[in-house]
Formats: sequence, structure tokens, C-alpha cells
Amino acid sequence: MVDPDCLFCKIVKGEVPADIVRETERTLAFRDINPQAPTHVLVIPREHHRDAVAAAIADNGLLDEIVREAHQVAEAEGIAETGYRIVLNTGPGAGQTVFHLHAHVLGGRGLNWPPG
Ligand code: IU
Repeated sequence: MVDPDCLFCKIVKGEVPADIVRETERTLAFRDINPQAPTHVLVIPREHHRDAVAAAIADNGLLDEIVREAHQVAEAEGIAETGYRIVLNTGPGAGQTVFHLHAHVLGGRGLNWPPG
């Protein structure tokens, strides 16, 4: 499923450029254009799902794959040992601005808790 108006679907199709760091059959990982940490990569499914909950309902196993890919990104970036954060903003009130599931992978600096 593809949403023709979705920016991340356009990245998947190669219509909008992105700094891609990893690709699998079902996922893509690229650097966030507005990084909030030394490592800030987004892992997305190629298929369009508006958020993590929609993906979990529609496709058993896809979220597992997103998390596994997030860890592969962390390994490649050298932040897996120290620790990193996987963020799934879900809904506008939580700061979701792009309605195509994306897991933020953040690390390379101290990360405070609670988040803002
Ligand atoms: P959010 O969880 O929906 O707020 O995250 C959307 C992210 O997508 C945000 O961190 C943006 O900087 C990022 N992003 C991007 O990497 N490339 C783009 O073309 C656009 C947004 I628009």
C-alpha cells in the first residue's frame, strides 16, 4: 500500500532524496534531516502505515523487523553498547508530524528522561 501524498512513500519510491543508511526488502533507514542527536536515523516500512499501532494491527511481524533494523543501525553507528533510544511518536499530541510509521533511532549523547 502506498499513499501518493505521503512524503516517506516518496522517499521509498526514490522521488524524494534521503541519506539512506540501510535497506531491506521491507524497510528503509535514513538520516533525519533535522537531527536531534549525533545519531538520528529513521527506520520505516516500505509499505504505508500511518503509525506503529496501525502497522501492528495490519502486519504481524513488521514492528519486530523495524526494531531489529533499529538495532542494526545502532550497531553500525557504534552506539549499541552504550545504549540508544527508539522513539515511536504516535499521534499529533505526541509530536508525530509525518503519518507514515517511523522509528527514531537516537544516540551518541546522553539522553534525558523524561523526554520533552
Ligand atoms: P515525527 O515523529 O513525525 O515528529 O518525526 C518526523 C521526522 O521526520 C522529524 O524528525 C523530521 O525531522 C523528519 N523528516 C525527515 O527526515 N525528512 C523530511 O523530509 C521531513 C521530515 I518533512
